[in-house]
Amino acid sequence: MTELEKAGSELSQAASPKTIYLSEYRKPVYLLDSVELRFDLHETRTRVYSRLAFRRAPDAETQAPLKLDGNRLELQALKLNGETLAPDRYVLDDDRLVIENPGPCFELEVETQINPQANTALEGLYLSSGMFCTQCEAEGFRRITYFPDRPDVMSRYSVTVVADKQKYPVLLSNGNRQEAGELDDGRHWVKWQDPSLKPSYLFALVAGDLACQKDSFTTMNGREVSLQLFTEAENIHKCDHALMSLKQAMKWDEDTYGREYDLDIYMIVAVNDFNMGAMENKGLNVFNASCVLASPETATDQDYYRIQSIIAHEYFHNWSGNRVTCRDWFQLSLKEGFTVFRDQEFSADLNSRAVQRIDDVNILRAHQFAEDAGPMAHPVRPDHYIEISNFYTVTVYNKGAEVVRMLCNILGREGFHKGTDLYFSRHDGQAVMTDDFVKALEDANAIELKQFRNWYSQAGTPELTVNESYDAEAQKYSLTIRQHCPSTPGQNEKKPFHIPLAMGLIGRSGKPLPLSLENTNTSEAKLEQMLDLTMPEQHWTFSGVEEKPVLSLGRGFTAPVKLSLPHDDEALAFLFARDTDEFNRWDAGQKLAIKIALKLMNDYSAGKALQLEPMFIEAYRSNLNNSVLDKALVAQALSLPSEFYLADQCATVDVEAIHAVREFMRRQLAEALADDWLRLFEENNVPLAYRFNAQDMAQRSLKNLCLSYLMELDSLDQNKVGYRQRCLQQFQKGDNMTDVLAALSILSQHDVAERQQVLDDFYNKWKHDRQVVEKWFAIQAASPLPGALTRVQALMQHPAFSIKNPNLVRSLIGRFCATNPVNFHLLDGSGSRFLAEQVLVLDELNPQIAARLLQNLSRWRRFDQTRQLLMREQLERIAEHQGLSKDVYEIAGRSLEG
Ligand code: 0A1
Ligand code: ZN
Repeated sequence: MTELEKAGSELSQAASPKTIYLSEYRKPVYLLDSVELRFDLHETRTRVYSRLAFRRAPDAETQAPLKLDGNRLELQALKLNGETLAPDRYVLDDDRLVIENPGPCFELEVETQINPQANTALEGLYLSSGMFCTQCEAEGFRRITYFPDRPDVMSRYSVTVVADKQKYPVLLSNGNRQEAGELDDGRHWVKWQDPSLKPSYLFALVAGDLACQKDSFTTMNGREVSLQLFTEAENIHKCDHALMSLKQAMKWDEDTYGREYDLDIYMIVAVNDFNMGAMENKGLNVFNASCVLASPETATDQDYYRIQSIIAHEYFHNWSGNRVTCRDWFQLSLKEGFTVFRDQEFSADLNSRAVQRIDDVNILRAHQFAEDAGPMAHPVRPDHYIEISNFYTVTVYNKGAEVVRMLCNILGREGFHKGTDLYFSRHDGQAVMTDDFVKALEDANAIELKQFRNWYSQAGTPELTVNESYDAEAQKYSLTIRQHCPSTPGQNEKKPFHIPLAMGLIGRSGKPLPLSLENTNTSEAKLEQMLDLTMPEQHWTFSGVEEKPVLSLGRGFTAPVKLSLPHDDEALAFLFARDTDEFNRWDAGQKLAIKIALKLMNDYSAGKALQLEPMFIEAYRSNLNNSVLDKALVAQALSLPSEFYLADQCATVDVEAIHAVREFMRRQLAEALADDWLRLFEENNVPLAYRFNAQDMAQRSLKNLCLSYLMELDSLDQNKVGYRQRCLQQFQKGDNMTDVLAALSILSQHDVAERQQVLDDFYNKWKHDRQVVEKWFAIQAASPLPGALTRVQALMQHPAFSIKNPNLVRSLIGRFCATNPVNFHLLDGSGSRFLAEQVLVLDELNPQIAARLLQNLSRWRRFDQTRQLLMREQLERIAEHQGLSKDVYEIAGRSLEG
């Protein structure tokens, strides 16, 4: 068989989706010296002309065929070194173009036609609200032209965009604008040249009728960079916050990592239809409009916060991702884990470090721990996939960030930055692996991190059991920690992890005790110690401990593990009141709440009357009245663990018990502390012009938390304190979206007479604003009141809803399935049936969004028998469906396996 026949037979076997393995990685055979593209834009018939200068890699086999990726393309012309290629010189298939023996150095010209209007998957080139835009990560470029669409093929691009001048006055691509001109037929063109080496996934093109807000930034070396944010004209007043955030991020990366921006222009475009949050295309970021546009009247504190962090995230990718990129998609966490760590630290530096840490840990515990414990569990560096889009996960992103954080903790800030400096200089312009990252940190610090690498290759959340003993006579305190990692699909045996754990000991008076570890040669006693757990079981002894201490372990959440501590309720309450580590103080409150909730859940299942222990109420009272603590931390301390995190603590998830017990606890706290909630609400309910800063945000979050507890008392409001009135007033009079939405959301969760009226008023006031309408859908989808599915189905018929828009699907359908467990998991099976129907509809339109939605069924094994059956039935129904996308096929398959 010739190489070409072999390739052809490989192609024809591609019936059921193929699994890609890390172990099968091969270096590219042909490298690309330059890429020249010309786009003749047309809504349904866009022509793409590409001229590619290829060179065979020095060590490659001489007879190797050239394999190009391509998907949904109409090939119009194909030339090799200027000559049209005869049909027997190539094989064309649904997803590949293979050219036999093209030679060591050659030029390929490819002309394709594509239909952006029909592209509802939003990968490649598509139309969004009348503008052209692209999304090429991970494998979207192959929907534009035939190309070696893999991140380790980097090249220099020059791009000419041609389009109707009236409809598309703005024409953008990566890099610097070179020339522009007009054609006779009403069209115009702009030529862009990107001087940097980049892989195809960082390519971008935008064309539309867009307004632009400009700003500028002077870099550490005095270079002026033009900053440009493009959006529809009606939103141009919503750009200030994003531009401010961008300048903050540029400065922070210079100060913290010594990284300077490299082009003279940095562009951001807001688009309405986008599968994810944003995309770091070189010099031309594309953003989901909801992640970039903000004004006080239309965006909440959370939106402002998220925008600041996403703007920074995409900016930071310019170094961690673009200049140093991934060798293959198994290495995705190389750029994502590191960049999330960078954006988390940026947000911590600009706002409150403790609040940031608590937020990050909440996400990890509620979502990543659950992923690690389910059928989709995978290592931070996965070793196989069917569809890479399914691996943009909390494991790759958030656990990946925790892994980088551990490295930073092990090496110390200074050592870590020596390591990242070496990493950036050694690998600038290269496509590398997570292992190269660790190697650079090792080399810069003359340290060995062999065992640490298990964090990249092993899935699952390690569980730590902690035992302690105190010898009063000898004044010795001993700790024993055992680690165990539950098996995950395809990984039964786990090697021990290297786990850094920050700890301290606290005396009864609340005083931190000096730590003097036996068998170490450091003489000076400190108040905090980093323990390195590397063995399955390990012991530490501290001497000179004058009283029986209370252990504070895992301070700042130094490792993504589950800690089982020897603490009783009293010790947890003590830490909740006195731990000097702000994170652990909060965490003790969460652990206490969980212990109490689990007991109450047992009582609930046994039909016993529920009673909330007075000590828990008192613990809350003292936090409520703590005027020293930052208000944001008080608000965090007084928020009960989410239903998700509670579910993660149960052997079998009992949806009703979790919801009922959490509601019961909230109600009890509301009643017992009613005066305190009211006082604190009034104290913080001060009219201030909206400003986005940590202090004002803290005040608003505490005030709105108080309001939500107070509304629990609405039906008991015999003294006419007017809880509901306060809520209605805030809804009507609030001058910022944070307060208005908080009030609306509280009202929508209660069966009060005004409920529908406020929802209607809100819609009528904001129907012209997409971002606000998304919130309106989301609030209704999440309301735990009975009948939610019927309401969601009715809202799907609302003129403002469209199944083709990912934000709306996420707000309405996604919100309902993911955050409304009591309604979604009704015993009549209506929730999962509805989900399955929507997945099948969406799969025809947008497989990425369909697959994400389907993930809500993947943890079916965690539920009771009846619900297991209901969920599995729907998974099977989907799995049996003909013509599934790879995305949905993989999630359904994995969920049912094992
Ligand atoms: N790299 C982006 C995430 C992203 C991934 C895929 C996308 O399209 C399917 C879009 C964006 C980031 O980390 O921000
Ligand atoms: Zn990213």
